[in-house]
Amino acid sequence: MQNYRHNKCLGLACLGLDQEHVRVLVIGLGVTGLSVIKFLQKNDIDVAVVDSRDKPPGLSVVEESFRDIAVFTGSFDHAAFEAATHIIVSPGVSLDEGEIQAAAERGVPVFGDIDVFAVCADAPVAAITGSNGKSTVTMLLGDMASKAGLDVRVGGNLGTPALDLLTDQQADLYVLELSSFQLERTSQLKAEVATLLNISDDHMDRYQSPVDYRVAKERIFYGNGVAVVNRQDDSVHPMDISACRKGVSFGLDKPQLGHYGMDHQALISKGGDAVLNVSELKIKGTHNIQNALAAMAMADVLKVPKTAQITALKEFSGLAHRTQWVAYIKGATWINDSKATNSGACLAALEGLNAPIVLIAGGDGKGANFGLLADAIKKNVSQIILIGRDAKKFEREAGGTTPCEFAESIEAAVNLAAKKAQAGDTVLLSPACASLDQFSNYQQRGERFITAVAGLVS
Ligand code: UMA
Ligand code: ADP
Repeated sequence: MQNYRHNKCLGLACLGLDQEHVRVLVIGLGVTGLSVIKFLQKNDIDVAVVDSRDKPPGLSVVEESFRDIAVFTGSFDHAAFEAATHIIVSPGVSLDEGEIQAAAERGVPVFGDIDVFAVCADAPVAAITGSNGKSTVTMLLGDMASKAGLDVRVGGNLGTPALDLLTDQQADLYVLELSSFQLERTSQLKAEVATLLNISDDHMDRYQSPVDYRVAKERIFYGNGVAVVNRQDDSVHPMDISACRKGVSFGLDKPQLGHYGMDHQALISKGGDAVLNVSELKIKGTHNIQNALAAMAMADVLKVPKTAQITALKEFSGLAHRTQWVAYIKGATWINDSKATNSGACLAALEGLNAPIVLIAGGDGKGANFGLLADAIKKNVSQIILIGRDAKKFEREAGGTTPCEFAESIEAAVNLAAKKAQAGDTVLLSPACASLDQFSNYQQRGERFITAVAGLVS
């Protein structure tokens, strides 16, 4: 059970939410906003909500199930901000919004749902961030803990909001995927073990500079638990991090004793033992070996037995839309990597899959430069097919002399790729961009790709 007195989770005092006069304003009525409203109401805290959208996704639930709370939609209502004693901001809303800045200047505490979770969680927390691989490592670590018989709750940026993981039944462990948007407004998280998997440019439409993005991610290391860091990623600064936490590193090279790595195609754990051979993993590519090593390092800190780790590593077949095998048509292999929403993820696919590659890319580049991809495209890509808003920018920054064509839709891109592909090629959807200029989300982009590929053989 969580620690409660008079219906209130005692940890809420750390945020000043235990007082009688408190009136919380929740910003954003998506899944996070809804989870915060539910949790605060259960704790008898007065709450109102604003969302700049006319019909935010959580509106009907609030109108049906939380009729007594004040709801303001269509803009950020100034009076609602004036009345608030505390503001809890959903990750999709920038802290630079004028009303939020003004409230913070008035001294109103501004934070996110993860702080509320952190002060109320009743079991150790494992926290995972990075530009790429978060969901894979989160799921893999969750599987390891579950195979060990633990009541493990997995969520955060992955989909289930952190506060929805807190139930009346005490958990053994929480595994949280955390985005930079969630971390930048968090100061209470003190994870037992935390990892920053890697950093490449992303969300440059929300950050002033790559440094701001990295600084937001490094907040995952608040507290004094164990830090798991990628020793081969120069953008992650293990020295700074180990100054405040005990550090363990992972990498694809042979590790020093106490760290994680590879030797002769075997995954090596901190004691120098070979845990299993790379060929025994179902997930493929060097990036997934890094993910497996990071999950092993975290599991060891949490004392998850090796047998459970190995069973999970052997059985885990990866998540949909991440270098997912789709079809084998006329000697070409078709791969759906729709979740590659930044250049770092696309680069991992271009370097990890068999060349020559026919690459379908493009969409909303979120302000990033695609130059990171230029060398890998030159080396491994025989044909580029571009879709979406930033297609021309992609060609300019990464295309080089590789043949490049443009398509109006994902279906047209698939038809064009089928004409260009030869036996032995890999046809890869790995956009290096968000999908929102043409699709509802990356899942819809991936599903439409899969359906169009199926149409080639029917
Ligand atoms: N929005 C407005 N006005 C508002 C509130 C929101 O326009 O007043 C817009 C935002 O700009 C955003 C969208 O609505 O485009 C959703 O924002 P939200 O904060 O309401 O999102 P939630 O539904 O609460 O979902 C959030 C995460 N979304 C974002 O960070 C944008 C989900 O991550 C996460 O699964 C969920 O909380 C539970 O923790 C999604 C995501 O895209 C998958 N994350 C980014 C990524 O992975 O790259 C960071
Ligand atoms: P995230 O949750 O950080 O977006 P996912 O596990 O969902 O990460 O994978 C997203 C994309 O990143 C996919 O295209 C996947 O192939 C790629 N990817 C996964 N792990 C890594 C890694 N360690 N380094 C680079 N790219 C990765």
